[in-house]
Amino acid sequence: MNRPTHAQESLPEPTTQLTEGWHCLHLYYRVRPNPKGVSLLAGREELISILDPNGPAAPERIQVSVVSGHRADFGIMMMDSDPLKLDAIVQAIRTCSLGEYLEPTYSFVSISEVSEYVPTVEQYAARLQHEGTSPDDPSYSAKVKAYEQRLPMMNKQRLYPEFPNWPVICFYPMNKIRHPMANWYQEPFSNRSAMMAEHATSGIKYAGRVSQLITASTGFDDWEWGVTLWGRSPEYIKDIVYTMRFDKASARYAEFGSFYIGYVMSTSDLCDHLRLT
Ligand code: 76R
Repeated sequence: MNRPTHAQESLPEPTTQLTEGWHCLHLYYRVRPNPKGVSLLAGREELISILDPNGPAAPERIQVSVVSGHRADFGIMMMDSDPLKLDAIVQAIRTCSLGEYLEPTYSFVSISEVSEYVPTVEQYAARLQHEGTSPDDPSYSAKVKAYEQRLPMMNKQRLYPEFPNWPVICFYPMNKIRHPMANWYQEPFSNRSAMMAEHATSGIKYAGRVSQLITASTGFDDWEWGVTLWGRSPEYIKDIVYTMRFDKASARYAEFGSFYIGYVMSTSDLCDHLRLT
């Protein structure tokens, strides 16, 4: 999370938009009993249209998933520059004819960001040297150049991400702890940065198998970050979360909330699965 330095000269226009990045909202619902067997077909069509990624009120990104376990029956994840566009979806769901059959069970409010631990080109070059690559080595300038070319695209994916079309989605909130004996926020930046570099190295090994989106939530929700992971298959989610438990940044400093594991599908398949008939 970048600690901002605010220029004194001019105040920006009041706005609900972010300077960079999008608002993010994770929603979880449980389907309520329908003991009288009221037909839900009309409500189902309303829900499909509310969540239509190509609909007139659609946010920039929206994805639904069936959630395993009793914590929720399904989840919705969405992102947009306008927080009220995201909230409008919440209100549309609540007031549609299916609304009374959908019990909200959890939500998580956050925003996208470029972490302060993403190395700048200069920091990346310094790290290469620190790891023993001499600036005279031809691989040094090739690596620095490649990073320089990759960085803008990587930052775009962090701020305005495409959601991977993979079948498995996992969400959980997390904090870095402030225990007197292990306080992340009292570690100097250099230590935190080194721990996050170790963390990133263990994450990169899952490239192509797991895609991650870290959204920031200090001031927006009860936890400091939301972790959204998409998996090419379910075991990669288990593997990466387990592997990271050994990274110092997680082993010593992380605490986690509830985990939501889900399976991505279209809203119409989701309605079939949830027996909204
Ligand atoms: O964004 C980047 O790829 C640069 C390196 C990187 C940063 C800065 C990175 C890489 N992460 C960063 C920041 Mn991460 N990440 C988590 C979790 O379960 C756990 O133990 C932790 C939950 C996972 C699974 C994960 C995966 N990361 C962060 C931050 C913000 C810290 C801050 O700003 O103060 C958190 C909370 C966090 C947590 N991380 C990666 C991954 C993976 C898979 C990568 C490699 C990504 C890639 O290069 O494709």
